[in-house]
Amino acid sequence: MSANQALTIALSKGRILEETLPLLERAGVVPLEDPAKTRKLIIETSRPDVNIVVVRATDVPTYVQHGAAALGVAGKDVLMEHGGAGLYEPLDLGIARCRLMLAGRPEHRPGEERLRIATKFVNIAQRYFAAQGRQVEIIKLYGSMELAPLVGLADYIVDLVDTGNTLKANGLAPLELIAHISSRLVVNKAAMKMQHARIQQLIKALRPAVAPAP
Ligand code: PRT
Ligand code: MG
Repeated sequence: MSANQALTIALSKGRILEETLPLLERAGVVPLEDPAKTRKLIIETSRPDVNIVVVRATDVPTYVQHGAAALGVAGKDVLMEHGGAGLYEPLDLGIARCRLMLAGRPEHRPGEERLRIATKFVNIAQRYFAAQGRQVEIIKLYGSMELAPLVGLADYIVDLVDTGNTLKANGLAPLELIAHISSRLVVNKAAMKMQHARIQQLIKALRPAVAPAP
């Protein structure tokens, strides 16, 4: 990693890409191909010293932690689950907002045994219940968490909620707020030193593009 090496920004397809590109554009960074359409994984931009790579949302912190990308954009949920080692989090972009919630069937009365919690956020769930001294069994899932309480796999789920429509459509209700979520700019700690001037310039250019908190 040298001071004049191109800066790579890791983004993920879907809402983060859609909501980050307008912010980057206002900072003078425009991809030369549409990242949502191209099959290329490394995309050049209007700035010869900035590239974009498109990876899975949950892989963004890993790429940035290891310096494969100097910068990235990831949901606070993904960062909390990852743990944030090797990363600075200099800017809340205020995009892809939602809430991380404990949810379940409103009529459900759990038995005496320890609560079973289905989630893809196992580390967050573990920490949340441990901090409250509640004994739980965490069941790791990779998707469709809402199904788990309906088929008796779990008592509750820990999942992201935006409109609440997905919960409602499945007869579930939000029960406890675990965290407010938005997407953050993350920066590799070594890159922040080695490429300080260019990274600071980019952060400075992004800051005014960010919407104030509601
Ligand atoms: O889909 P894939 O496995 O590739 O990755 P991903 O699910 O991590 O990516 P993506 O693009 O779906 O989510 C990226 C980030 O967007 C998340 O890490 C969050 O920080 C943020 N975000 C904001 C959301 C939502 N809102 C959201 N509503 N991520 C997911 N959802 C899902 C939620 O899991 C639930 O299934 O939408 C459903 C609930 O929506 P409502 O409106 O019905 O409540
Ligand atoms: Mg998804």
